Amino acid sequence: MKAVLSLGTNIGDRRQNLLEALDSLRLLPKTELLKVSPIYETEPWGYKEQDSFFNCAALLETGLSPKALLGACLGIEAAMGRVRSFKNGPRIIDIDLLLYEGFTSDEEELTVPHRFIKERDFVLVPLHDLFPEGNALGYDFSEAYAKTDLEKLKKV
Ligand code: PH2
Ligand code: MG
Ligand code: MG
Repeated sequence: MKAVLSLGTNIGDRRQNLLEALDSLRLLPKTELLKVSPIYETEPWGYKEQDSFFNCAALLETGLSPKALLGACLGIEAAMGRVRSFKNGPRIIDIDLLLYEGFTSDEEELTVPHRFIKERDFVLVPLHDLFPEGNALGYDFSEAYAKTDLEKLKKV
C-alpha cells in the first residue's frame, strides 16, 4: 500500500535529522521510499516562540499496516532521541502519518487522514511537490493548497 508521511525538526542539525529519519525509513521491512519532496524551512506553527523548522514529505510503498507503520515512525523518533516536552513544542524529529491508501481512522492515536493537513502550509507545500495534481491517494487538497502562502516557506 502507498502511504504519505510528513517529517519535521527544529533542533540541532535539521537537514541531517531529516536525512537520518529518511534513511531509517528506507530500512523498514516491506517498505520502499518512492519519493521525497524538497526540504523547506518553515515558520513554527501552533507555538511560535521556537526556532524555525525544516519540513519535507515522503511517499512510501509499504506492506506494513497503518498501525505498524505508525509504530515504526514512533520507534525511529525514539531512536533519534526525541523527548516530548509540550504540544507543538521543539522536537529533534517528528514523523507523522498523513495518508494511507484505502484507510481512514478517527482514533485519537491514529487519525488518518491526519487532522491538520489543510491547515498547515508546511504540510501542503511538500505534499503538492509529491502530488502536483492536488490529489494524494484520493485525498483532494487542491483548494487548501491554493490558499497557501508560498512566501513563508523557503526551499533549503
Ligand atoms: N510541527 C508541529 C507544530 N508546529 N511547525 C512547523 N513549521 N513545522 C512542523 O513540523 C511543526 C510545526 C507539531 O507536530
Ligand atoms: Mg506533527
Ligand atoms: Mg507526531
